Amino acid sequence: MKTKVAIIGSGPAGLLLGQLLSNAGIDNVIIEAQDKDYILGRIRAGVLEQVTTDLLREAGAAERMEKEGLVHEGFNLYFNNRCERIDFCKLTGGKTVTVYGQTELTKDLMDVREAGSYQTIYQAKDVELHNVNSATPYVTYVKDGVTHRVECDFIAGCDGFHGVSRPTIPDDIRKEYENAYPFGWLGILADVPPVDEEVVYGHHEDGFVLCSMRSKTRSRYYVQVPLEEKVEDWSEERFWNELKRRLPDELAAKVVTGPALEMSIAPLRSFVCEPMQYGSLFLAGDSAHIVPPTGAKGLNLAAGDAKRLFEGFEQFYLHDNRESLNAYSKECLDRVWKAERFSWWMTTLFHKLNDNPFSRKIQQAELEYLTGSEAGKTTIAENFVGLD
Ligand code: RFL
Ligand code: PHB
Repeated sequence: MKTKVAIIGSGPAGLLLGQLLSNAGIDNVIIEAQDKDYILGRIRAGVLEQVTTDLLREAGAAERMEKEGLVHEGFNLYFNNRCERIDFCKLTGGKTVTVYGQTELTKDLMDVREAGSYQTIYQAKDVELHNVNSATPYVTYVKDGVTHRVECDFIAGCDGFHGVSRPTIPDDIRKEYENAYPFGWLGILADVPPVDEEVVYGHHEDGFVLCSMRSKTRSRYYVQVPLEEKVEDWSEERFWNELKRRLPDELAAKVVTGPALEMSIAPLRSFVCEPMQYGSLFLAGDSAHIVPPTGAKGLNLAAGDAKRLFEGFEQFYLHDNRESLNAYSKECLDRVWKAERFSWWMTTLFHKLNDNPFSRKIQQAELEYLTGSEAGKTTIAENFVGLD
């Protein structure tokens, strides 16, 4: 098979890129290791910045999001037994975020792709990238016991943190920056009304707590747990009790509990790979960078990469200009590092970092300072809605 852009991975980065290319008539194929149901069973992001919602519109996949997405203008910070609302809409001159699940966004993108003429190959095993440092790269994979070869001009590595694209960049060129945190998030998804209309980030002496939602009838809650914790050790009842214990009394009283649709533990990690391009290979999304979810940035960064990479391909194929592709890695990394900083900072501000009471006092003082200052609130707000 021959194509212009071979996209590895059918997560948000690969699907968004694929749809933008398809709409511009640029030949592409998506090669995905898993099947559709597996991908749609992964519960991940919920908060979409304007860059992501605009891109979904540009891709022609925003119809359901326009109807079902919840537009938020603020969120709540809970600490020292009190709540402070950050009106990020007012603080940023009118910017909002949309609460709409990554699962739904992925499904919508899969549906528009299926209605079009470009192919997605699911359950592609042993995916390998070849000749990436040349103008004639190709990808091989095994499906139903048969090895296939896809020849292309470019490869977009959109295969997430554990994918095969990033390790294709030689060790002496690839530089990786990493910070692992000694805790994770235990999350529950349940068909119960959310405790609040807006997202609540909480700082409790026993650890971080987050109240989010997917709709007016579906809630998503998280509590910080030690990294070595096992989800099997958490009954649903234990989760609900811990959540309520970490919330202020008036909020805890409003928590509606119900059977879990999903319960899982996600480790927290900061990671950046430089450069994000090598020869004909371009990395986008989690394959190039990971942020701890505290800033709600991961999916939005992936969308930003997809948009920027599409612009490069559009310049190359429609205007015979490679400059935009050449600048891809540097321009993405400038944006990525700012989101890495915000996500790391939000994580250190809200989580229980150690048993030293000094650390907690400093966190409390920082939260008091930030929420007592217009400048402090603006710094949180403008990062949360996404820097330009
Ligand atoms: P994905 O979604 O991981 O998709 C990669 C795809 O590549 C496939 N793949 C392969 N395909 C072929 N060959 C191989 N060898 C392959 N290896 C892997 C995989 O099967 C998969 O289909 O990466 P992508 O597209 O870059 O998207 C990134 C986002 O998924 C991620 O950043 C977000 O989910 C992060 N995130 C959040 N981001 C936000 O912007 N807002 C949020 O509110 C938010 N909350 C979260 C989150 C992530 C979380 N977890 C579980 C880590 C909350 C949580 C709990
Ligand atoms: C979510 O709804 O899953 C969510 C919300 C905010 C975050 C992370 C995850 O910072």
